[in-house]
Amino acid sequence: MSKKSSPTHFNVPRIPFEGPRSPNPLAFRHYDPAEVIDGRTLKEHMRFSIAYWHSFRGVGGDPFGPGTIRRPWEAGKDAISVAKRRMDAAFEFFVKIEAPFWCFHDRDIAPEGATLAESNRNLDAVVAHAKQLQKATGVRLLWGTANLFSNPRYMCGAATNPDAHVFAYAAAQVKKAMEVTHELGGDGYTFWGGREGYETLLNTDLKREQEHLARFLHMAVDHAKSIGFKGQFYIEPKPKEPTKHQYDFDVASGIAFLRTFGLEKHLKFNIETNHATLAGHTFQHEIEVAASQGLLGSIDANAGDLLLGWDTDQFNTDVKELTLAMLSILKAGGLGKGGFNFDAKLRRPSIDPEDLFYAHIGGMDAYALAFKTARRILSDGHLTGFVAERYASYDSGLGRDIETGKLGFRELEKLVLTKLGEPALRSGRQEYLENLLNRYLTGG
Ligand code: XLS
Ligand code: NI
Ligand code: NI
Repeated sequence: MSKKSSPTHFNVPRIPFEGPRSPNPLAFRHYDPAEVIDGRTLKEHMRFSIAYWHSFRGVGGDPFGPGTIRRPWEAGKDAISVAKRRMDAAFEFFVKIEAPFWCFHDRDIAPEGATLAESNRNLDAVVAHAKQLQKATGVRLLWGTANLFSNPRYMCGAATNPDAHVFAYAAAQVKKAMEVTHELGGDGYTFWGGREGYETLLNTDLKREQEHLARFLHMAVDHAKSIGFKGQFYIEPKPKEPTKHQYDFDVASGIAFLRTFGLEKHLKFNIETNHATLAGHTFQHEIEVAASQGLLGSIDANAGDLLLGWDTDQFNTDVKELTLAMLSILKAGGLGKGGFNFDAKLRRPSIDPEDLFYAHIGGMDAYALAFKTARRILSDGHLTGFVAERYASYDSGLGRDIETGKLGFRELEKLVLTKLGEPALRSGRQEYLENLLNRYLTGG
């Protein structure tokens, strides 16, 4: 906390770990930040992060009604003082919820001014405050980003805007956002292209817009080099909303985009659960696709509602879904500089400050339990052993010769006609494996 403000914005104590049987709704049951696993604390393993936009700027508004959430620290006329007090409250929350990281958009933390110069001055004032709070609490920045979707100037996109003037403005804004991210020691910088897509092809040059997006990202890579920013860049795919079609639709189309434009060495994927499901994929699918190319970066931890067709950004307490995701993450060697950022918001009627705690406790506990369960599954080796066995015919002989390119159609035809004949069928054992998974999920 900054010296003058005492940590009294929340009438809730620092959340203790009390174990799985605790009846205390304001305690962790599975996330013990101090627990040491393989030489690192669980806090270090999980790298949880709080999303400033939802938890400290979200007011519960929706297209049918205004905000419902009123926080006491929002009172006041001077926007910069309010921004600083809000930030004091935020850091008090980060500490009490045992989150080692936070994430923000430039316009979440400081008000946009009448000119870019004024916006930059506002940002500098609040960033100086953030720097003090980071120092005082030890909370660090997982990644920063720029809001290139709210202001009307970006209504037709930022880097993909048909007007070069808007492209220039967006470039100037991102330059500054990268610099403050660097100033705050951020471990990464994220690009989510909410309006980098189109509403109708009647007015859109799709090829040119994608080239412009790539040009923009190359400029960002160059600028990072010139200021010595070594954080990881992320691209965050989403198929739609607010645009009808977003160019980085899902991880697979993101990979095609990065490779086409020579960006695959510079960016990894920030995968959001609700974006995966909006694209018609499971969360685990997106993680596996990114990991298969060495491009798994970070996670925006949330959940959608399969009955609704938009980004509902709910807190995820589905231990089964998260265990599957964790299996894929751990198999890929973890997230490195990435983390689990709670890009999730309270439901509109969840108006109390305590609700912020319940929401994050639930998400953190579910992730921590998933992490431990996935580790158990991997160390037992039944599941991985089953998969390895399933592909064993490629480990030697015929399969190896196929994989290494020694055989072609002609040779394979001859082999089947003269030697191999009809293959024997083997069960895929899906139900057996689902039961095995459930055994782990229920503590067996
Ligand atoms: C919106 C995105 C956004 C990014 C950051 O759907 O998830 O919140 O994570 O710009
Ligand atoms: Ni997100
Ligand atoms: Ni989202």
